Amino acid sequence: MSFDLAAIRAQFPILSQQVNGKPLVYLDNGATTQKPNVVIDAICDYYRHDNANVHRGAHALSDRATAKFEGARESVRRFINAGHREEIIWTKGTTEGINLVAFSWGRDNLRQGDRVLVSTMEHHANIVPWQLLAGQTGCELVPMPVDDRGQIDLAALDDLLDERVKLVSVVHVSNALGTVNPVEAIIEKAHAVGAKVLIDGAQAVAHWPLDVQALDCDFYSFSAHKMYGPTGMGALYGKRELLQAMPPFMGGGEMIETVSFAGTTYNALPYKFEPGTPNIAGAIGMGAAVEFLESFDRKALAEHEADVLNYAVERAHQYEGLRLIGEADHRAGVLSFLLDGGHPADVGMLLDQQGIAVRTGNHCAMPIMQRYGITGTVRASFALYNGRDDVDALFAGLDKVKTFLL
Ligand code: 7TS
Repeated sequence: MSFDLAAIRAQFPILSQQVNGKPLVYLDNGATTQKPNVVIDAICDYYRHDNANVHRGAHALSDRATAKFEGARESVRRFINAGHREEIIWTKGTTEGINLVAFSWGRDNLRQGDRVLVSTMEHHANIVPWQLLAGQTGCELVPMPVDDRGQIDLAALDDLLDERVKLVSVVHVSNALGTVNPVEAIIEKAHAVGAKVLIDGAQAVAHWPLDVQALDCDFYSFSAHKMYGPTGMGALYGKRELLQAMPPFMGGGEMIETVSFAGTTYNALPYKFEPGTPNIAGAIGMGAAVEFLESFDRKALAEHEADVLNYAVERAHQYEGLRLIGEADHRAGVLSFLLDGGHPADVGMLLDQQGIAVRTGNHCAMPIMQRYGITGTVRASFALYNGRDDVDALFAGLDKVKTFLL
């Protein structure tokens, strides 16, 4: 293994603690990842030394804050290989990015009779905004079916794709199942009928390098906190010509060029979509998270993560009384399961007593739970600091859980 796990873990101060008298085994990375010292320090340094409002240009601190804030935008641009810095809109996370597209692009472009396709495995963040929009515009939200293994049925997608479909909005990696969707194929198919494509990348960006130009998606929304950055921060990528044509999503300071009671003209990209004082420390923290990820050989990192997940899947297959939910050929980061005779909430609580943090419930993805006829699962989700030892700890924990369930 080319991966020095002890050295990596040492960069995450939160991991070296005891929970309920046991060493913490943190397997809730799908909800949020922990933060390395470089990210924590970048945020603290900003507040200690540079704090000022950005883009005001009136004094040295404001200039420094602006340089760091815009430097972070450039880091995020490089991280996803966007062609232009104006294509990176700061948001407070994946959810806001999707809402921005729905209520700016969607309200402007969708009419009665138009269709938005999503998959059945979407997070609520990629369902509810479209339902709200459907209520306002008369467009229709149509779910793409998912097969028993937890994969989008591409033949069914072909049947659904016609000129009524104006947008396909699909998750890159499912937070509930771990499925990695074939977004390249989906984008190509959608474009062939003239539809735009939005990718929910919340669970994908931490795992392997992303190239939005090669992917040719129209929008890509993601959160800092799922890639070792701070909460309440994220970015939306959009193709420049689309963003230019879109109306503002929210009004306020900074997003304008001139304001008078006769009318207002708007600022250039990306500021048109960034009214008000932004989350400056959050952007700087997100930039630091990008640099943290870039400090690794990303291929080796992806191999390490795949090794840990494959090991977990192997152990799960051999584990009596465990049923995996989601058995896609291509998956990342997530092991979702049920244990015979154990309600997920009870299993989660009994694991927590042993210092093992997992998430239980519907994972904000109720439609895919309904698809499987269940109400929730136990979900262990992995990050770069997890190893096979954490998987062993999980299964040793489950052995103990079973003794309580008898
Ligand atoms: N999309 C996916 C696929 C997600 O997993 C999440 C958060 C979101 C969107 C929303 O991201 P946010 O940063 O705007 O909140 N998923 C989870 C989860 O699985 N457990 O807690 C949050």
